[in-house]
Amino acid sequence: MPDLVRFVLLFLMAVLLNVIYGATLDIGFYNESCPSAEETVQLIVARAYASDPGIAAALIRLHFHDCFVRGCDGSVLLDSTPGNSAEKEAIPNRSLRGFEIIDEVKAMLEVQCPYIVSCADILTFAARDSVTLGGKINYQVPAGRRDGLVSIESEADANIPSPLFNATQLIANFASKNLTAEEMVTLSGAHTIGVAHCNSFINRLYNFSETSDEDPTLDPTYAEILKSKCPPNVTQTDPTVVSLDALTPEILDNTYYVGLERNLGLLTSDQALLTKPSLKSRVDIYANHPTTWAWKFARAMVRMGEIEVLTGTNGEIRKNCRVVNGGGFSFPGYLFQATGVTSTS
Ligand code: HEM
Ligand SMILES: *[C@@H]1O[C@H](CO)[C@@H](O)[C@H](O)[C@H]1NC(C)=O
Ligand SMILES: *[C@@H]1O[C@H](CO)[C@@H](O)[C@H](O)[C@H]1NC(C)=O
Ligand SMILES: *[C@@H]1O[C@H](CO)[C@@H](O)[C@H](O)[C@H]1NC(C)=O
Ligand SMILES: *[C@@H]1O[C@H](CO)[C@@H](O)[C@H](O)[C@H]1NC(C)=O
Ligand SMILES: *[C@@H]1O[C@H](CO)[C@@H](O)[C@H](O)[C@H]1NC(C)=O
Ligand SMILES: CC(=O)N[C@H]1CO[C@H](CO)[C@@H](O)[C@@H]1O
Repeated sequence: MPDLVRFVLLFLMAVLLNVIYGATLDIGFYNESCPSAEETVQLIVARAYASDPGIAAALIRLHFHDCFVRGCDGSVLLDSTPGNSAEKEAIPNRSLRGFEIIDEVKAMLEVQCPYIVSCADILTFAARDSVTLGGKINYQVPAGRRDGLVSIESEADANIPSPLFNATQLIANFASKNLTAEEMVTLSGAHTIGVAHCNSFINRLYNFSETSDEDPTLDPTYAEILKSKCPPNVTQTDPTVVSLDALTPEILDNTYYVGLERNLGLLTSDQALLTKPSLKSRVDIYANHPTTWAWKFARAMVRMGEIEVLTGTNGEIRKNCRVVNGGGFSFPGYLFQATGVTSTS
């Protein structure tokens, strides 16, 4: 059969399969098209983690912010352009970091297998590797996401939950992404590592309500420590940070929930997990059963990574995670798998 005919037939077959089965994500998606993909991500994330363990928290949060705005499509990675202010400019995004790590992985993968591995998948693998590095929790994540073309600041403001949210608002926010209240509690456990700036929790320290200067549900001794770090006149750009998990800030484990029970939760939204009996009973289970939380967390991370993904012929495979490809035609990834072609450019 002439190559062109074979190519066209395979293409049509792939499109047909896509229509019949709907495109889904697969474990080992890059087995054939870019066998080194997951290893390369792991290598670079591990190296970054060795010099700065805080990078694990940064990458896990980046993945969360990607998935909650337009699905896990790498939109959080796009830079603003002259006519458009991107997601990363939004207020909840001000403290996002880890973009350079994704850039470094992408640059290496573009050498190994150009236009094959999406930025959305790179971020998903990087978040998974961060969980493994921070908490020795091993799990496989399905891949096959494609990159979106759009990133809009106001959509981040509208979709990323606020640290001031109460339980009802948190449950509704996660429900809008088809995640359950239980998964909301499980994923909040990501606050077992990483840091927050004063402005994310200063509402609890001064002028809290008409009747009380500080949040009465915050441990008073801990409140004093927080006040000494964050004075009332702290500026929006003040670099001071406090660990989200007061007990074991560097280890990805269940002590976040132990801290919550001792009124050491840092954000109003952390504290909120104790305000509804159904959520509090989950907190108690996780505080007492580290391995239960660990596997539930891995499963919930996989579920979060499936929010509104682009697959098949949708979106594109970006060349540079910060910018959409310029006008060029972007081949669907599975075509290369079907034909064994592993490289174009
Ligand atoms: C439940 C609703 C959530 C709210 C309201 C929330 C809010 C926040 C806030 C305000 C910060 C601190 C930002 C700063 O001041 O610099 C933060 C940090 C963080 N969040 Fe969340 N978050 C939520 C859920 C999640 C989820 C689902 C994940 C991931 C699975 C996550 C992962 C993280 C991590 C790892 C950090 C530390 C980042 C760093 O150290 O750079 N959060 N979050
Ligand atoms: C990739 O390889 C792994 C291990 O051999 C296998 O479990 C998985 O199903 C493969 N995935 C695909 C999409 O081929
Ligand atoms: C949560 O916040 C919303 C919006 O401010 C408010 O309408 C609702 O009454 C609050 N729920 C609880 C249980 O405090
Ligand atoms: C949630 O599920 C519904 C029904 O399956 C679907 O229409 C909707 O797009 C999903 N939303 C998200 C954010 O995944
Ligand atoms: C405290 O909050 C009230 C409104 O809740 C406001 O009128 C007052 O000015 C605030 N005081 C300070 C010192 O910020
Ligand atoms: C905040 O107030 C303290 C004492 O009142 C002062 O020493 C400090 O310089 C002020 N900081 C800023 C950023 O205004
Ligand atoms: C990491 C990042 O891009 N942060 C941006 C968050 O938003 C502010 C403006 O609100 C930008 O100045 C930051 O660069």
